[in-house]
Amino acid sequence: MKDKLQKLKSEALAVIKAIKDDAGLVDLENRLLGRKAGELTELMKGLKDLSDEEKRTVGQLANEVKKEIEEELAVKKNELWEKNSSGELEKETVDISQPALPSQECGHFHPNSIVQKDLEDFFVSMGFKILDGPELESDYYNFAAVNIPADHPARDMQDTFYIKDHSDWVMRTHTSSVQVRAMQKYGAPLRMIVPGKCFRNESTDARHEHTFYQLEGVVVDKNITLAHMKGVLEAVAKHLYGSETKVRLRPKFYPFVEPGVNGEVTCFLCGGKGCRVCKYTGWMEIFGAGMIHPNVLKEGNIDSMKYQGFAFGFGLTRLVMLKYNIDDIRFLESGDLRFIKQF
Ligand code: FA5
Repeated sequence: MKDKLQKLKSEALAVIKAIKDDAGLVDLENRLLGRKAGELTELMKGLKDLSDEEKRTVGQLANEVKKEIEEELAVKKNELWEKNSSGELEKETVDISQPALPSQECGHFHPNSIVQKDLEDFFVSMGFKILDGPELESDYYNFAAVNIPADHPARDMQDTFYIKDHSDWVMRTHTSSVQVRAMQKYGAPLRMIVPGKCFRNESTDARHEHTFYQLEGVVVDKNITLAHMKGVLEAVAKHLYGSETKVRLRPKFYPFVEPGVNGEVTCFLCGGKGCRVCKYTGWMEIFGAGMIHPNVLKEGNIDSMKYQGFAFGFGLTRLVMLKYNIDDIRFLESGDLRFIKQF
């Protein structure tokens, strides 16, 4: 038995030395010292058949062999760990002489969003709340509630996308669709704006898109006059385009206001001389506005004998064109990255 132990030891030590990887080491450890069928474990089971004297000497030898094998296994384990970890470090080496990697492209706000956020801040500073409304809208809120009954010729002013087989639903043609929704929900007094997308079935040109943004505003309170309206609209124009900006109000019919006006500012492109963008007038129309019609207040459950108000609707996309000197509105929704990356 002593010879078998010596043989096992010398073979084991030789194999341990030759091992190259962790997996081989674990296998060998199990093969030699495994509790169930390890070679040394099996040999040691034979101790029980020996005399007491032999048990003592052979048992001692067996323990020494086991200890030596365990020590060699530990040395090898350490050796392999050092080899592996230095390999990892080598792989991680940084070559500081390499040129920098190209930086990741980072997204940014669309010019529409930049102007919208700027105006939201401006209106919030004047005590307005910011509201939202559905783009797919009922005929009632888009037209009837704002004093445009069915078959009224005023509907022709806004070429409308109707929904197939659902003629009482439309893609909203203006953000005025949120006026009565807001009145019904919040009552008077009320100061709110609604920035959002609108849709019109019209042939596009340098100033007209089928999908564009408006920014609606409503103020309802006691003793509100046209002077308040003019003050707010001029403040917006000057905030956007500087204190020298001129605003021109001219009478215009909108069924939901009385009186109604359209508002123009000096054309950015020609400075007022006349060009293709301003249709050679020198002015660019950027909003419609007026004193809210009593019928609209009534739809919003507001007593028009106690409260008055004004409403306005900016063409937000046109404000963007003016701010950034964009001479064709169609660039804005084109998805052309060469254009968008300039902002
Ligand atoms: C309206 O839409 C009214 N709802 C505005 C309003 C609100 C009037 C409250 C009174 C009280 P209008 O159709 O004029 O009005 O459009 C308002 C602005 O939206 C225009 O001045 C213009 O700047 C912009 N706009 C209208 N149609 C288009 C279009 N197809 N493309 C880009 N901008 C447009």
